[in-house]
Amino acid sequence: MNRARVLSHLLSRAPPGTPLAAARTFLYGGTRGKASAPPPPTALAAEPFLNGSSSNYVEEMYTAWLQDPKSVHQSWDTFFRNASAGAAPGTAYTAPPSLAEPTPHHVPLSSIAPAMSTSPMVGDVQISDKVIDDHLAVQGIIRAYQARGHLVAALDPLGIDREALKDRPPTTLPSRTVVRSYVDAFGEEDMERSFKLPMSTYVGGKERQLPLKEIIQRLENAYCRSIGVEFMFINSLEQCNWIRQKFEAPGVMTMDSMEKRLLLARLTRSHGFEAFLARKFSSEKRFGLEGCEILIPAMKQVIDRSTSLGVESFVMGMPHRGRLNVLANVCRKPLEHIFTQFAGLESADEGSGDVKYHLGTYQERLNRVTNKNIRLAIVANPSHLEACDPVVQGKTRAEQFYHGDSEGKKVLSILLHGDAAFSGQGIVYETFHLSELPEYTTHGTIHIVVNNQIGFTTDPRMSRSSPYCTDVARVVNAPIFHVNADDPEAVMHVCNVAADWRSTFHKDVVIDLVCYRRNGHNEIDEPMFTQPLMYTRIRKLKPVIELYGDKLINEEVVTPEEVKEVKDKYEKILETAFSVAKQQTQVFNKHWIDSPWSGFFEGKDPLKISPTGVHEDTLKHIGKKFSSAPPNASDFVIHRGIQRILNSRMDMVESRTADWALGEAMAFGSLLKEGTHVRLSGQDVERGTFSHRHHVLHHQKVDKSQYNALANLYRDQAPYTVCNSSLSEYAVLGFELGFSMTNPNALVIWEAQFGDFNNTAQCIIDQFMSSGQSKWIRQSGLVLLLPHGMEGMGPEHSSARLERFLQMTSDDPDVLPPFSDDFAIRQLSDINWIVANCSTPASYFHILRRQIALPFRKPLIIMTPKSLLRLPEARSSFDEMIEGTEFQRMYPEAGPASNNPASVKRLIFCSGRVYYDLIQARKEAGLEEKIAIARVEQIAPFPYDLVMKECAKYADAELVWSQEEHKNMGAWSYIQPRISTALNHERHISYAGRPVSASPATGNKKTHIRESKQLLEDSLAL
Ligand SMILES: Cc1ncc(C[n+]2csc(CCOP(=O)(O)OP(=O)(O)O)c2C)c(N)n1
Ligand SMILES: [Mg+2]
Repeated sequence: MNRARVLSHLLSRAPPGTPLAAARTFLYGGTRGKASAPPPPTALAAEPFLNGSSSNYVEEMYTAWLQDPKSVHQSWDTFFRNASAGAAPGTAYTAPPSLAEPTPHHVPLSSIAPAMSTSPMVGDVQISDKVIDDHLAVQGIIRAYQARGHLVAALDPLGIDREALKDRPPTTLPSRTVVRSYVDAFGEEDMERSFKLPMSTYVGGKERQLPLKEIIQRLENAYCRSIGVEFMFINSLEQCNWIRQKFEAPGVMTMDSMEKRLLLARLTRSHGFEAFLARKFSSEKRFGLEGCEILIPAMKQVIDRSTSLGVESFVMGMPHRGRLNVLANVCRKPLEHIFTQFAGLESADEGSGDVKYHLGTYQERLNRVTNKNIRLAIVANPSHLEACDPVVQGKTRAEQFYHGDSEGKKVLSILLHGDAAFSGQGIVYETFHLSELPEYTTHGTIHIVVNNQIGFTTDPRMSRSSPYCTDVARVVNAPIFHVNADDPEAVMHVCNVAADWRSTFHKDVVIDLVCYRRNGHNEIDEPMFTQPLMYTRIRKLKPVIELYGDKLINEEVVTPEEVKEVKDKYEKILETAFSVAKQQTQVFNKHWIDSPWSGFFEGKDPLKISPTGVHEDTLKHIGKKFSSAPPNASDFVIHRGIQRILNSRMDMVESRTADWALGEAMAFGSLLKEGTHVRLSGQDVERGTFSHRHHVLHHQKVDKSQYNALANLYRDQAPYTVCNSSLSEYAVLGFELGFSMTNPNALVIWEAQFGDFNNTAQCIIDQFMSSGQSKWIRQSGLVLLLPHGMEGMGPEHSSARLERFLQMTSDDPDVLPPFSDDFAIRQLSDINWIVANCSTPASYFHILRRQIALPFRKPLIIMTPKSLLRLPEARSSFDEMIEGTEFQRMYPEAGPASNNPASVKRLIFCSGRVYYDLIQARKEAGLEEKIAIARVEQIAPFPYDLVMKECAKYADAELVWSQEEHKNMGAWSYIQPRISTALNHERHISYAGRPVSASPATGNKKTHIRESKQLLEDSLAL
């Protein structure tokens, strides 16, 4: 394809002053342009579309044609073909049979210019350059409205935001902001001229042509009134056309009087609820919805419409603003439960509780509009704005997964946002990037932004650099519907379109409710301190309930009496609930659980752990399958290196031993056999960061041909999900937490690439994992695998920050729990999470299985190894995993020292990898009789009973805690007071390890080696 030739053909024909002419000057210099003779007038007339304002369009066409000749109309195809074949100027054009596929809007060009000769006629209209140019300009105008109409739409109830609106001409001419230079083609005198409508618009309805005035008017109505649609960046033509139709087709926004009355009733409730709370609890923070009361009818409309399209369950996440109103009027949580939260009552059940505007809920109810039963959950969330986004997505995904809803037809997530948080919080972006990933998609989320044009005291111009607070959604090609929240009917329309979009395309969509905040950030805040002009204006605004009530009264849809009646009726409901709430003497945290696990706890002994050992046949079966090529091995080309790994795995199985990867596979496989879904998610987890896992084998010759042995162990096994995630910690960990909330009978695991990366997910760890059960009595058995260990890899890849997890555990270092037969499980039941540093595959195997064997769920944080993955000494025999075996919270000394404890001079406690260095050094120093070494596998809750027993055994030994982490890191500060408590402060334990440091590890290999040597010497120096 000779682009240069065709362009030169086009360029040589471009009149001065056009973009093409500018391109000509750029490409060939000014003299060439000047020197070339002007084309003969007849030739110009034959290719009139190369003139003036159409040149941009021609360039666009040409570029599209280069990419795909079929993407342009046949006439352009012919022209570009001829031009590129060297046709003389004026001869490349051939009149097309028609300019478009016949559609209801189609007017064949032949009806305007049957033969496109030098003086074509349509009826009595002569087809001139101008006619063609004007049509192209109209087409440009239409496209400009679709792409840029939102810039002048009347979106802001306050009218303070839109500089662009000032550009609106006092005539019927369109705004220059929207149509830019296309407007130059026309004056007022052109308004009555009729133009053919192109395929790319639906404003004509059944009309194929319309007067310019009417075209502009309809486009203004579609794109520049209360709704601003941003969608032209979407790469799918089908999706763009779908949206055009939804907003352009005449009559799309029409509502019948029943719908209007319902809308008014819902607005009445939304408004009435806030007004009631303001009256009854005037000095209480509630983050009221005043200024965006339309949110309630909007959510209900989304829910009604989606329910009618088949959705049965809604999982929602939202911030503080309007949360109580949503609980009351969308979820229909009993009002008395909400009101009692204001009373400052003691809680009657477990949990430390949370403020009322963070609590979650779960309701099942009848959707009256569709007469279908639906489930509604609002996920509890911390103050941290947007943190619940990925949690909602994970919970939604899990619901879809366990309901077999593979296309997301039955379960829908709705996320609400504030304008400042939506643009400011990076987690929003991270969450959007999960939206289309195969193992993370929820098949489209409906986002609703309460865009009150302020964040606490900060104006948008100070809080974001993007034009809209919603621009982040463009990255996933989500359409964005901005709408003036004071136009309730427009809001209902975008809600319907959003629900339809999600149901049709299963992609995210954003509704931007442009509104205002009538009060301060909360009810006891003074907004005039910082936004005096905005609030002067707000004070003059009528609430939307009044605006809409008046509108419907004027339209005679309702009478003033009816409006009052609806209001009074709701008022009465509120008063009744208020009196019920007043009688209450306590609150129940359990009323606010967002993910009830019905049936899980019933009939269970709350202090009984099921066995975690497994029959040897099971271990062998899993081991063999895991070590084998796919059943169709002859067709499936495996990498030679992988084959070697499989062979060595098989050797281990034959010799009844397991390394780390095999131990893990046996834990997963045995759970899968028992019907427990296992999901392992994180960056590069399929192979494993350290190339030890290889759960997904890749055909070396066929793209996307894969084999997953653990998913193919048994015919009736549970599903196994292993998925490489996006390069995010915050969103992915949040997602997995949400996933783990849905079904307690699933082992959900997130693995960090290196342990230290968990700190970019800190909010999920602090706000949800460590404190979630206490705040929201919500349990989660989520497992974190955090590669950890000082192996000379520098400051960033050595520490998973074990100390932080230990610092956040909820057990008291000064209190020795009472001993009993069920000491260990009581400890587990009482603590907020479990922290372990396993040193053997068997230990890892049992602790993973124990997550499911427990009669409750606790998060489990495991420091996982790196070099131990391949260390021959760090293998376990099947004897440690078979029936009758269980998780060892501590491995006591089992070597020569244990046979003669009286002669032992030192008892070292340690945890994790350093154990292997210590036993090697002890051996080399010939101290195996003198020094005992015990390994703490479960650090928290602390195995007091076992530690005490070991200390008692070596009654005269000096006690040392040895760790490879620096002194202000690792487990030392957790261990020290607990050992002291265990020994009634009668024996002392000293520290052997690296000194304190600001950095987690040295970046210098030599220093690392020196430090490691020193810590071993210190540990063993008698
Ligand atoms: C991550 C995070 N940072 C800061 C805050 C403190 N904060 C609470 S509300 C708020 C303003 C939120 O503005 P916006 O998102 O527009 O919601 P609005 O309150 O206007 O509804 C801020 C900064 C927070 N809750 N979370
Ligand atoms: Mg705001």
